[in-house]
Amino acid sequence: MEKQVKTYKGPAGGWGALASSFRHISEQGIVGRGATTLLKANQPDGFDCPGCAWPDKNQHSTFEFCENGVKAVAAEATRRTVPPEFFAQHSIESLAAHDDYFLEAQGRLTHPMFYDGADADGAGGHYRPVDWDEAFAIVARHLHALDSPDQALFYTSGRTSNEAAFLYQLFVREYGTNNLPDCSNMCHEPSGVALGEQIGSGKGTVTLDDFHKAEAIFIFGQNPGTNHPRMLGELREASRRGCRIVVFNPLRERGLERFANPQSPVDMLTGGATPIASHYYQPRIGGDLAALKGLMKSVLESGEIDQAFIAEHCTGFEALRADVLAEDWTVIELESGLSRTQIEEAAAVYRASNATIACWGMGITQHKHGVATIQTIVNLLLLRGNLGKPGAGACPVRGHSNVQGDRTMGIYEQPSEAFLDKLGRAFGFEPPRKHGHDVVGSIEAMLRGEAKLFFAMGGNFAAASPDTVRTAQALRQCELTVHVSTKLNRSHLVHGRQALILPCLGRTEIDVQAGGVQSVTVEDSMSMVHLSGGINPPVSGALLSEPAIVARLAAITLPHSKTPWLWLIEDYDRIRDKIADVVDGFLHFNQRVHQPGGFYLGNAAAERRWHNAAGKAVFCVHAIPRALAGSAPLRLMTMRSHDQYNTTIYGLEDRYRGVSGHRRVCFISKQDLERFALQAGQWVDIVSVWHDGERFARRFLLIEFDIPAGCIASYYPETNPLVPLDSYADRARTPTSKSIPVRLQPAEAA
Ligand SMILES: Nc1nc2c(c(=O)[nH]1)N[C@H]1C(S)=C(S)[C@@H](COP(=O)(O)OP(=O)(O)OC[C@H]3O[C@@H](n4cnc5c(=O)[nH]c(N)nc54)[C@H](O)[C@@H]3O)O[C@H]1N2
Ligand SMILES: Nc1nc2c(c(=O)[nH]1)N[C@H]1C(S)=C(S)[C@@H](COP(=O)(O)OP(=O)(O)OC[C@H]3O[C@@H](n4cnc5c(=O)[nH]c(N)nc54)[C@H](O)[C@@H]3O)O[C@H]1N2
Ligand SMILES: [Mo]
Repeated sequence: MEKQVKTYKGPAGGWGALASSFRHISEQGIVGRGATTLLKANQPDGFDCPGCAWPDKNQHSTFEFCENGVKAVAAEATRRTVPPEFFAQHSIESLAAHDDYFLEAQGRLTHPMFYDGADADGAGGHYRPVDWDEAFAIVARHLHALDSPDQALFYTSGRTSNEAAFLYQLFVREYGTNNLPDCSNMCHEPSGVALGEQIGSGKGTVTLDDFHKAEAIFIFGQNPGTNHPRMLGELREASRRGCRIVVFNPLRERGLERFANPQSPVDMLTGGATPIASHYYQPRIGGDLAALKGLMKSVLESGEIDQAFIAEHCTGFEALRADVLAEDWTVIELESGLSRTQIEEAAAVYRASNATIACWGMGITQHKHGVATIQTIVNLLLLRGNLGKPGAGACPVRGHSNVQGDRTMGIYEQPSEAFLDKLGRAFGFEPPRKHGHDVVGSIEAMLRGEAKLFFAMGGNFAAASPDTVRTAQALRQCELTVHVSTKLNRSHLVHGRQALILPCLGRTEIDVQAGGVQSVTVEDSMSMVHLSGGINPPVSGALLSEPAIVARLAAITLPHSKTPWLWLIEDYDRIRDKIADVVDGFLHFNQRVHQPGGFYLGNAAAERRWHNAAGKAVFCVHAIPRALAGSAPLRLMTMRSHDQYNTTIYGLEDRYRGVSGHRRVCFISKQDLERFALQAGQWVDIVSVWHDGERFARRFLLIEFDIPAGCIASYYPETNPLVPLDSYADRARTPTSKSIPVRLQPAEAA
């Protein structure tokens, strides 16, 4: 593909989205069955789209079109495969020389593969096929050889079903550890921490119905045009009925400006498009907390607050009021990068609305002050009673399609005593009580040599984690690394002394166990739980389902377990009955989930019941972070292009930002180009500046973009070498992928 940079003038969605979808279907060689597969996405009798966690509009409606859902489904349903012969031909070393785009494009894994640690003939090591029993025996042998269960780490990525996740955490705890790091640690962890403390529920309080009733929707640090395209459908409807949509994002994201719904014949035939954002503000990276304080100041000064709600439901109001009123506009303007006029304008929209939803994504969570910013967003909502009333509430927009469900099922390194008590009672064992390692803690433990076995249920830890060089060093120090995966990825190549790849069924594939065809369940970003059943025959006869992998591994590793592992996986209803016994809110799970559309888990805060220590919604006072005091001249945010799913690179087009043919780009403002005597089109190295030294990411092409001075942006995972391991969110330990202190230097000639 030719390398290009040009301004995108069209709306989000529209014909561009359709054209791109068909290209991806045909590239995966599934034109014939692509259509049937897609028609079953998010249908009552189909599979849950493995794309994002945005909820389904209506389980009875026809297929809801989503360009990036198409890419996710097409990538999984591909007929291309990576059989054992492929590994015989390619050494691990030679594969490691390729980029992530190449690895993903090779297709689906078909057979369990083992690297035994011997680099015979000097040609680099090779993975060789093993049968399943042998693979499980290898893992069991390693697990038994450890001095303590806490020397093993069990990672989870958020695509794993509820059933697989429940069995997995049970296995890990029966084995004896709470070392259950997960992708949430790098994602919405600050949302859970902030909301749990403040309103007693770590999840969002809104449902889709609220989107139909909201008078204003505030969107902080989120790019739905790319990452949650179906959310644009809701925003389009909201915009058309006059709801105000207020965006805070340093980047001018085209996908938030106008949207043509590929579902709407009128939009498609007339070339019509609906404006999305009614107001677009571009704070500095990390400037949201300051902006929010400005908003609150304006609301408090106007007196337009919900006094009855505050008196009945909240605590801490007087302290918050005093703090906010004492805040100086000069500091607010300086740190937010917005003018007082802009902030007062946004506050006027907020004050005029009787029902406001606040949404946020990675632009808010992946900062040192992520937890504080989220609590400040909620403070703003509380001021006008925008919690627990129709059309209003808090909406953290989750990433992976079942990341929320995995947590609900107990994938958590800091489980509550109550959960462990119930789990232990239901399965007749004494669960470990010591809290385990999160993602950053896991990497540190491997580096110290304290953790020696790394097992991953999905995901791509080597590429997704911060500080790539150190993470690689950490993984390479392990005795054994194991990956349950659908596709080849970097983590298979950055391995321990021995390594296993265990290939599993994907969402789109039919899962047959002794009891017949099985479905799994997932929970979306709005706490709706529903079934997901595959429709395509598995790409290889050797694949196992994730629940089967866990159960068979557990049966071999834990010979004295009282859990009937192999019986449970004959019929997943049996797993669900166990979940009903242990997990709150899942009573009569099977009956409820077998109804079309599934069920809503509920949220106490949405009913104005506050299950936190205070028993009330808490106004939390946070100081404005003084980011400008830092030593590096620029702040880098690392984000997703339109053609990727996290570390999975589908293609090289970032359509709405006008970039095609390459990914090593760096978005920079005109002012900074001038300030540093750089030129658009020039190649630079990005250097992160941290207390323990500098980190480098080489050769990025500068692109002039509408972004505030002092802020630059580039894609993840290429920039992950720049994220220092010990730079993470206060109290949530989420790597600060959206605010890395950096400088630029001209790259050496290639
Ligand atoms: N197609 C596709 N869909 C996905 C994913 C994918 O990779 N591809 N990933 C999934 C996952 S796991 C997740 S978590 C979500 C991620 O979805 P998003 O939360 O949208 O994630 P990002 O693309 O990382 O960036 C979010 C936005 O934050 C803005 N931003 C950065 N820093 C700041 C800041 O300081 N303040 C403000 N206000 N904004 C800021 C950026 O400009 C960008 O528009 O999407 C999920 N869905
Ligand atoms: N710099 C920077 N770093 C980041 C982020 C950022 O914005 N900037 N975002 C962070 C966020 S929000 C997240 S969520 C993490 C994501 O981290 P991960 O969840 O670990 O990464 P993914 O890229 O989603 O994982 C992709 C791999 O999952 C496997 N896979 C796909 N489907 C299935 C399945 O059904 N079952 C199994 N077992 N495996 C499957 C495939 O082998 C594929 O290669 O990255 C984080 N890292
Ligand atoms: Mo995520």
